Amino acid sequence: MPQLTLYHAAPSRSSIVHWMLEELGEPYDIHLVSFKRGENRQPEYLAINPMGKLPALKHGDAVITEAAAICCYLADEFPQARLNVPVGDPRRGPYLKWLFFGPSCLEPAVSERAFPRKEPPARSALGFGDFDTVINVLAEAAAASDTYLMGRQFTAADVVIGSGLRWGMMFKLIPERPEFAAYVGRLNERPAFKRAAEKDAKLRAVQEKEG
Ligand SMILES: N[C@@H](CCC(=O)N[C@@H](CS)C(=O)NCC(=O)O)C(=O)O
Repeated sequence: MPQLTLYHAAPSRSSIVHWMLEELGEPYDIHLVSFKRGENRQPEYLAINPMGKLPALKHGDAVITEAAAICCYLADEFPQARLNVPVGDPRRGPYLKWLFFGPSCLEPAVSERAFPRKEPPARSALGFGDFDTVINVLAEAAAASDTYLMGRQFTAADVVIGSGLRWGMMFKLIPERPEFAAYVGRLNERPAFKRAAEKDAKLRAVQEKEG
């Protein structure tokens, strides 16, 4: 079985993949990368991810970057964990929609809120449209969700969208609507999320001590 290695800094977007790995239940290693020491900008790491960003995942000889792509890859690569919606299932389309909605709509909308532009471009020019529409679409999905985005089945899409909502509410960039609080509350109760969060708290302490 090829080895899974997560290039990680705690806390960062690689925590999304850390949670996904805990959900997967396959053995994995963590390779800590220090932002403070600029390790993400060193040639050794740039050979893995030329963007100099975390997360990155190695699976045998394969290297995957971009948090949502990694979650999608893991869910498809280990279907026995039932974290994907397989090709041929009519729910695959909505599942992929939510996986892509994370990095293409939710994240840019929240970034725009955190770092507003002096002159906002036309809604039609932005892939995500506008912040309020993104939030309303998500609130509707969260309210309609029968436990998770894909119904009773928890999937990689919940890891991606749930992580974005949790982070956005934590930093007061996303309104704490009851639909979001209830949905993220359910995700926070998952044992795999709790394990990842506990491990991250310890890794954070290690990284802060080491610099
Ligand atoms: N589009 C990337 C973004 C990754 C990203 O921005 N990671 C941040 C940490 S949260 C990072 O590595 N920052 C270090 C830097 O840019 O120097 C993804 O979704 O994986």
